[in-house]
Amino acid sequence: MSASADFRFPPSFLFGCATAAHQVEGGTSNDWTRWEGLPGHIRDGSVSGVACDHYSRYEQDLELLHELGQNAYRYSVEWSRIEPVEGRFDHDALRHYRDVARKCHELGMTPIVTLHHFTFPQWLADLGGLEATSLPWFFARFASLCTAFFGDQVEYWVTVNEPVILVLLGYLGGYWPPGAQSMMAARRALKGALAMHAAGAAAIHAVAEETGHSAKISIAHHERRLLPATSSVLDHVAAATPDYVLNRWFLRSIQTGRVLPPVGHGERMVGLAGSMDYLGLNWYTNERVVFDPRRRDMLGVRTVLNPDTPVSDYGWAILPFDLTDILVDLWDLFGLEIMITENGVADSDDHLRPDFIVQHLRAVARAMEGGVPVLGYMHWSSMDNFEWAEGYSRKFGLMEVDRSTMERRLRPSARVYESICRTREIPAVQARASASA
Ligand code: GCO
Repeated sequence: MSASADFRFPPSFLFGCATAAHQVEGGTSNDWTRWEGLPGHIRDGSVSGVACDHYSRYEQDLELLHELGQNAYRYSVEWSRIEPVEGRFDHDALRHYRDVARKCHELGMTPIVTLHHFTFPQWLADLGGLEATSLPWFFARFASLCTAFFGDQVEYWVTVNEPVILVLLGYLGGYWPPGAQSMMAARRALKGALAMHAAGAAAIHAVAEETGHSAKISIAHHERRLLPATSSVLDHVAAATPDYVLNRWFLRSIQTGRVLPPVGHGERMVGLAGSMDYLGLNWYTNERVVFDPRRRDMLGVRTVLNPDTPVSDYGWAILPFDLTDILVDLWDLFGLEIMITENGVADSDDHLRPDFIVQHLRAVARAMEGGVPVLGYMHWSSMDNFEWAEGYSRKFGLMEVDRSTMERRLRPSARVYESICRTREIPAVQARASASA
């Protein structure tokens, strides 16, 4: 099934890019900053450092994205800037994030604001991060403050970015801070992330209601289906639990208002029911997996690549058709409007990205034609940035950044995306890269 040739994205559809504070701003000081400083944690030995200096260059960056025809921008606020010491708030930082939202409006761009994108202020990490019993309270206070300060500028909120990924990599796999490798810690952290989201959502809703503003809330849900690679019963059985934990447990818990097994026993959690108004979806790839009991960090499965599928520089399979099914399934299951809060590809020479964008937006169009309400598409990312444990080695940007001069250079894919943003149509002829793919 292909989207019809005359498909047009509606005028209200949001086309933008997504970034996260620690990855682009520069000069952040949080649990990641400490982690990066310790040997062996970052693949290329880099530290986030000045990153893309986006904190001081956000105006020019937004103007550039606006010139590229984009009408939305997803960014995150850095908690450690706003509350560097527990209970002490930095008004300059709050003003900064309000100014970013204001700049978006000035350019006719809709801001989408993430409150937590992987980093904790060091004081909170020291208290246990996702395992800290007081985390929901701290997060609610932080969320209230942000909503009170710039809630008049922001309608779309993301409470927590990819909570399950954060837990799997930080509390089970030990690849990210706090570097834990414990099933018990991971269970506590999953429950903590759920409570954090619930408390944050309640706080945003409460302040928005008090001040008479509309606030729509979601997490940024990372979907990455784990499909059995063979017909073996063992692989089918082995894939089921990790697939559920990764892709459904968090959303189902929100939907039911209960902490579902295998983390809880179905007990109710205050504030959880009704804490999502739309569904933010981060999607990159799906995985084919086989049973492998040694991979405790992956809950007992290991990925196998299909040699016929093209892959990104990260080794992630490029599977645009899957996106239509995912959108249809998520709409069927949760009945919430969907915002694609991230989708992109690590591709340093831009030979994949032009076609990647075209094909993925075509998959979105197919889902929309089938009746799925998709609000927008945020490409990850506007510019190359600090890719967590991979350092600066992965290039996700529509723009390349010369890190010695901070010059931004457009890649050809930026123009391909621009033409879709402007015409709201998907080109009939495939983009340049498809010939070689
Ligand atoms: C994530 C994050 C982003 C990443 C992006 C590319 O999914 O890990 O939300 O911070 O940089 O997804 O891996």
